[in-house]
This record gives sequence, C-alpha cells and structure tokens, in this order.
Amino acid sequence: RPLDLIIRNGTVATASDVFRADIGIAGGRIVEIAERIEGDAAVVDATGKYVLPGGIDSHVHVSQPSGEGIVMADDFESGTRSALYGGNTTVMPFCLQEKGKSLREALKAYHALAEGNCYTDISFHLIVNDPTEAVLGQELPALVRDGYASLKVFMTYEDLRLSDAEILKTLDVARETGATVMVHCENEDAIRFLIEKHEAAGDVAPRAHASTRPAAVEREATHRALTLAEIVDVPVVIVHVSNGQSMEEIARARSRGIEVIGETCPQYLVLTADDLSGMDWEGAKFVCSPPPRDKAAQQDCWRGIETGVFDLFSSDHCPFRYDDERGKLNPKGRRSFRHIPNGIPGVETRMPILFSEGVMKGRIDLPRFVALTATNHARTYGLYPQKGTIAIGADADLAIWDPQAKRTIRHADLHDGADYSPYEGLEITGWPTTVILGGRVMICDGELIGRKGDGAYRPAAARTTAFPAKA
Ligand code: DUC
Ligand code: ZN
Ligand code: ZN
Ligand code: ZN
Repeated sequence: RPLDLIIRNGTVATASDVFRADIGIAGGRIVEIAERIEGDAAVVDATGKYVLPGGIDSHVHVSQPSGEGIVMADDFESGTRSALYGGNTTVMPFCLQEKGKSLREALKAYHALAEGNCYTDISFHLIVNDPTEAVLGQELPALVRDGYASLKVFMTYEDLRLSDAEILKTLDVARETGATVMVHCENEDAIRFLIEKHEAAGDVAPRAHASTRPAAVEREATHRALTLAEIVDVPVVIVHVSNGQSMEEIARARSRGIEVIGETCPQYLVLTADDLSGMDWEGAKFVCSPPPRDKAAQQDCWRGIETGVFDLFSSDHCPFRYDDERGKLNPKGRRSFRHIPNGIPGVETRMPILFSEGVMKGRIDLPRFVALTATNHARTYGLYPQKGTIAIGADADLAIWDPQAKRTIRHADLHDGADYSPYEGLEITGWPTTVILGGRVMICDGELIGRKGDGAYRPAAARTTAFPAKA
C-alpha cells in the first residue's frame, strides 16, 4: 500500500539502538524502516533531529475529585494537550473508585469525560478505594480482561488508604488475573502523628508538609508493600520513589527474588524540600506527596535512574491552581499545610527535564532515555509492542526532538490548566518540536495542528507470565 507519510533523515532511537533511518508510515502504523525511503508521500524532514517513540506518561491525574471542594486544574482536553506539547503520545490517567460505588461507575464517568476530548491516546489505571467482596471477586477480574489491567492502591490519605488486609486481598486478585499493582507507599498513622504535633506547635506553613512526611515514613511503607507482595507472590510497582532509603528497600526486595519495578519523577531530581519554604505561602506550589527531599536524595535518585533501580520515569502530573480558592490557596489551605492539595503539574516538562539534565549532561544515553520515558511504560502496563517503540507494525506515535533547542521553562509557554510551573526558570537544552500520533502530525515545528478527539482510548493487556521484561 502507498505510504501516507515519510520521516526523513532523522537519527532514530529505541530502547536498544540508535541509527540513521527513514520511517515510512501507512494506515497509522510504521510499515517501513530503511536507510532511504522514496515515494511521493508527505515528508517530515528530521535532519539534525532525533526521532523517538512518542512519550508515554503512565502516571497522570486529570479531572480527579480531590475533596474539600478542590478542583483539579486539568481535564482530559488541557491535560492531554499539554502532554502532547511535551512529546507524549499516550498518557495513563487514574480512574478513582468512590466509596460505596463500583469501579464500572467510575469508569463510565471518566470515559464520558475523555471521549472526544483527547489530544493523545489514553489508557486507564483504576484506583481501588472500596475493595468489597463484589469488587474484588467479580468486578475487577472482568475489568482486567476488558483492558483495565493496572490499578493503584494507597497506604496514605484517610479517605483513600487501604489496610494491609485489603492490600493483601487486592494483590491476590492481581496475582490471579495478571493485573499490575502500583502502590503509593507512605505510613498514614505516622503522618497523622507528625501532623498533629506540628499543628499543636503552630508550625502550619507549607514547609511542614515535607517535615510531616519524612523519608522514614516512605521507607517503612515501601518495605511493607514489598513484604505484602512477597507474601502473595505477585509483582508490584512502587510509584513516585523520592529517596535513597526507599531505593534500598527496592534493591533488597529484588535480592530476595521479588519482582519490583521502581518509578521516580522530575520533582525528585530537581526540587528539594527547601522549595516549600517560600514567602507568602509560595511553598504551596511545591506540595506533593512524597515531598521533594534534599540534594543527597536527588543524587540518589539519579543513581537509581542510571543503575536501573528505576525503570519508569513519570510526571505524577497532578495539577492545582495556586492563586485560586479551589486550588492550593483554598481558604483552609491558607490556614494549615494539611489542607493544601497534594500534587504539582509536570506532564509537559517531564521529558525535556530528563533529556536536558540526563542525556545532555551525560548521565544517561538516548536508549535509556527512551526506555525510561516510553518503552518501559508500555511493557509494564500492557501496551507493548503497539506502543513504546519504533518497529514495523507499531503505532506511528513519534516525537521528533531538536537536541539543540534552548528554552527556559516559563509557565506562560506551557499548555496545562495550572497557573504556575514548579520548574519556572529551569534552563533546558532539547525539546520535542514535532509530534506524530497514529501517523497524524499533531504538532508541527512547535505549532498545534491536531485536534481534540484525535487521541483515543486504548485498552491494556494483562500480564500473562512473569513481570514484563524491561528494556
Ligand atoms: N499521589 C500521587 O500519586 N499523585 C499526587 C498526590 C499523591 O499523593
Ligand atoms: Zn501517589
Ligand atoms: Zn516542623
Ligand atoms: Zn500520582
């Protein structure tokens, strides 16, 4: 069949190779990879550029109810548009089960919000918040078969946390069905204890958010999650790991034979808890959980990226507006850190930050960058090999990067629904300039030409054997 599009003269990178090639696209898929492809199809000239698999951000929150009248700053439209500008072609948002309701009710609502509004493809993780017998016994196994093959459980937040008993039962269903479980590891009782102490002492400014969620809180919960997974004998993903102590738990678990995938995020590489100390409550802009820590923890997380403690690099995009009664500066949030919504925007800046700080500064090579930002996400969450690589038959989801592009991160230049970026002022070398989704050029030399609705929902496959091999 005739080609629809040819990407010419680029340097192509996958999780395993870097090579000069042209890419031929037809029917939304990659059909040819060769040194030189002729034909009269439309051409994208990638001379001097890198041609990478479109980014997959497997940890993104949009349109998620956040309690206390707080509203998330992005819906599917603005969240996926921002993601696209940052070189992503797939994002995986969370679908939150409300207490007393079914997972299917939640999915119905999120699908309705997403339908026709996405600039990237999407696939969902479930958040299991009410693990009744009916949910675990019937509903979840059917959903895993239907394409909802990953779920998150929380060990923190009063209204989200599961008990160890509930986590064990959920892990057991994952073992039976091949679902992949992500765990948010922080010890809620210890956090409560510390919050009460800080409030009693009048220490209520944003910085106390970090003090009441120290690394020990995360380390203990990480150890416990890995122990529960060991007892059930099921693989597990430890999400948003912020520090070396938690990394040690992952490494020790692996040495005991537990299959564990570790995820870290930009905030743990370039922010610290000192960022929460700004004047006039400005520190609220950096409130996320786990909190960013110190320079030594940043170095530890870099080491984890280099050595493979981490296989996933995600944004944990969880945007709230700063100067907004329904966001970070809500009336209660102004009185105590405990009411500041947890989460920061970052879906558009995730890959540029890792490219600039990682690839351009020589910490990681291009294949490792591709693995951390695309391939491993597809493998871990059942989207591979359709997504996450450049290969014959794969979806033609591509990002063309200009490794010379110099930019300073300014929120004014970003496309999310928040009113600030926690990375304001960070100097970046390298940015995606053209983004292609299923063979459609969505962003051309920095200009949006795709439309909302060009992205679609994609079901994910359950694990069939052991944990998916990592690239
Ligand atoms: N956990 C997340 O995964 N995202 C934002 C806040 C949180 O606690
Ligand atoms: Zn979390
Ligand atoms: Zn304190
Ligand atoms: Zn998150």
